[in-house]
Amino acid sequence: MKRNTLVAMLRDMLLARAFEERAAREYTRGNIAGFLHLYPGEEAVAVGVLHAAEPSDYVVSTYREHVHALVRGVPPGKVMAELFGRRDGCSGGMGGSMHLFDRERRFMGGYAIVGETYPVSIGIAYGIAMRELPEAVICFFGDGAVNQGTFHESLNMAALWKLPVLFVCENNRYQIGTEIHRHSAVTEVYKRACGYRIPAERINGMDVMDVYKATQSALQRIREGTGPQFLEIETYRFRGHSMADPGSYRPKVEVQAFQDEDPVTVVLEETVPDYPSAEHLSAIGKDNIEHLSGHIHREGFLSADQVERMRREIADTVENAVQFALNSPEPSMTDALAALHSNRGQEVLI
Ligand SMILES: Cc1ncc(C[n+]2csc(CCOP(=O)(O)OP(=O)(O)O)c2C)c(N)n1
Ligand SMILES: [Mg+2]
Repeated sequence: MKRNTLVAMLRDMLLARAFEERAAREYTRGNIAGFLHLYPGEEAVAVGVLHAAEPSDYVVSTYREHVHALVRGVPPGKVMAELFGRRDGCSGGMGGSMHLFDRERRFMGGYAIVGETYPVSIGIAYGIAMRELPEAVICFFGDGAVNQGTFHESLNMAALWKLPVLFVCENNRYQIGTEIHRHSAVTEVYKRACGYRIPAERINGMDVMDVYKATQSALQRIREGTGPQFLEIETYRFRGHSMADPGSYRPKVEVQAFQDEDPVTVVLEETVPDYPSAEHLSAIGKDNIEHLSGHIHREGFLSADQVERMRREIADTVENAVQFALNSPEPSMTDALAALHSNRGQEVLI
């Protein structure tokens, strides 16, 4: 894989982890109210999928969507301010954690209702298909959402009309506290797409490169006009369902097993080169040293110091995001009324 892609994905995964852990802290400080669904453990999904997408593609997500918005390029300060319910948030402070929105970046929302993402995606995809544009809609949803009626209605319509939708199931094995084998008769989610003749694949969501490659191929097939594609991406959330959930229904050994496969560690291992020791180099000889150092220069993407610098920059970014949110006022009643009447002219959003 190309260095720049890998390094950019590493940066976003580190940002995602740092942002979400800080949001958890701000929630316990009382700066964030309501529900707060966090993403640690699942970073490789949003990062791998969205790095493989084009800026002209649309993204529709769920209530666990902070990282999708960040990867899409919504400034961290605007996301944090929205979590804080402040006026400078990406939804004017009136949406909160579950309703991030950024039309300019084609981030068409977080949605709190399970299964709401499908019909919204289908509507956008229908608009794209009618205008014959080379764009796609990426529709994220959880494993628990595949039992909603809208799932079946939307998959049927998407297949029938060959709509450009990439369905992405973030299978973290749980629907709140209910494990997948207790909420679904068919636990291999990707198999459900076969019922609608939609090509589907199951991907390891702890490895960002696997996710990236599978998404790239799926989007390419969509752009060739073959209709929708489906990815089931197996992942795991390290925290509870939301900040209100201690997650005590999961055996410790299960949580530990997935933490051992932490997607952030996996991408770090891939990005930080194993520099050979001085003894090893001197045993190889001069020419080989040059050859090796040249190779490391070309292929050894980042040094441990560079990763450390990246972490420090990200820590500053997150700190600045919190300060930006704290300095932003709360929305006023005038703002609320303006938002209520904002689309009276029935403006077309896509
Ligand atoms: C229509 C509807 N029913 C129930 C809920 C309550 N609810 C919120 S999240 C959730 C679980 C969804 O699980 P999943 O789709 O696996 O997503 P995850 O939270 O694991 O990312 C439920 C049942 C809701 N928000 N909307
Ligand atoms: Mg789930």
